[in-house]
Amino acid sequence: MATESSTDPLPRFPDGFLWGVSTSAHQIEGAAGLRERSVWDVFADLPGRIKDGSTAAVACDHYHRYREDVALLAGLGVDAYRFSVSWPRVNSPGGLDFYDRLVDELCAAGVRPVPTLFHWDLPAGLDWLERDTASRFAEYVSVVVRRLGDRVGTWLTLNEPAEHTLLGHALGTHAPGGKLLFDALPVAHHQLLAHGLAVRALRAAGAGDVGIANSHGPTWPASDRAADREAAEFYDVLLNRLFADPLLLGRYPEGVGELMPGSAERIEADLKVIAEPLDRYGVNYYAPTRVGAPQGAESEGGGVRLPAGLPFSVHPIEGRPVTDFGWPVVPEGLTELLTGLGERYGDRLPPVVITENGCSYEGLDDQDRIAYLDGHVRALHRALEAGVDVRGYFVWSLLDNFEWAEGYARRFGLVHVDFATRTRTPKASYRWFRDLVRAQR
Ligand code: IFM
Repeated sequence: MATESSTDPLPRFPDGFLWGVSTSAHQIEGAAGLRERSVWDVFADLPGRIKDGSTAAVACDHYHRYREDVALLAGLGVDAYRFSVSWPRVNSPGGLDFYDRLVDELCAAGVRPVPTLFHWDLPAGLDWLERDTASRFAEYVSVVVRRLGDRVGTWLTLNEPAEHTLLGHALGTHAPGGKLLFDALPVAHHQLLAHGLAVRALRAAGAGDVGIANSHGPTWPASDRAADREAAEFYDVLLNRLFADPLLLGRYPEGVGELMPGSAERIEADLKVIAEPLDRYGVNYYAPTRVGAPQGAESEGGGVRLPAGLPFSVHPIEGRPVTDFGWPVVPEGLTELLTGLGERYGDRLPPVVITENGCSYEGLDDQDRIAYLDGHVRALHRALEAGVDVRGYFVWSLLDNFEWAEGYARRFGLVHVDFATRTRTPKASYRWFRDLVRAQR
């Protein structure tokens, strides 16, 4: 369903504001035969796990077509490109050479490389339920920064540990497919510990600009009833605070720390590592969630589906256009989210960068996407006006790609990819974003 984009000129952002686009390795690279297997390869081979039965074995074939993709970035005129480094590829002979070539190509095109070091494609055989995975991650990060650190100034450690924990380990709809519900909490702790150890490894190698990309969204109670408000608050803890409080305040939200693996002393010591100071805080925003008391049955709303047996349920956000994914389009949720983060964390909140924002729609003349992005850029500016220190905005995504359990059925790209021929065709939204970036110079 279409939303209207405003005809008013877009507001001006501060000089030096970073405009960019994001992708991730597993979703675009392909060339699966040239790397180790990841948990996503294993998961995709299980019948019925990926809706269209596809895999990411070829995806956008970015591994072979990265020059064409960097040319698309240059044509877009963006300042920066957020991509991810595949740990299974780095583990394979010659794997790091690919990122070497990519970073060189980006630098030559005048586009700042912003790598994320973990975007869900854990090497098969490793498991975030194991504490040791955190140390293994830090070792891998040291290898990557030693190789790319002379050209890469900005690093992001993890992408959306909240979704990886919830979908991959608690509900089982993403790899590795764990259905552990609250027993998945160690996965959260070990990823946070991995983040902290990675920050130390990056600093030891001289990296000066380090952050994380956390997913956040306002949690709206389904009604004013106390039971709905309490359920929404708990959901907010799991989605928003579980991964931000330890990083920014050095503690877990009340009621959660006790559920983490190990003695209280060990968790306390880990929190010191987890709370290593950051230079920037990446926020991935898509939509708010409407949450109510448990219903004793499955619940579905806003593109989220939850099983029975959880202490909350999800509900549709009425009266809003929805994307092809069924996610409600709520630009003001971004302003609310950012001002809320500012209030909650005050001067503990590093400068914010929107590391992902975007939507899935079909078609080359994607006016719906333009309307979505236009609304969110304006909402972001309102957060700036309200005093939140926001330094950048990255669209998800440069290319249509492998959208995890949805396969190739959801198209988030500014550039259309024909998955039979891998031909790239810029959409109307590509030209719209290019013009926006130009107008901001
Ligand atoms: O495609 C994903 C991305 O990998 C992580 N953030 C949300 C996007 C859209 O679902």
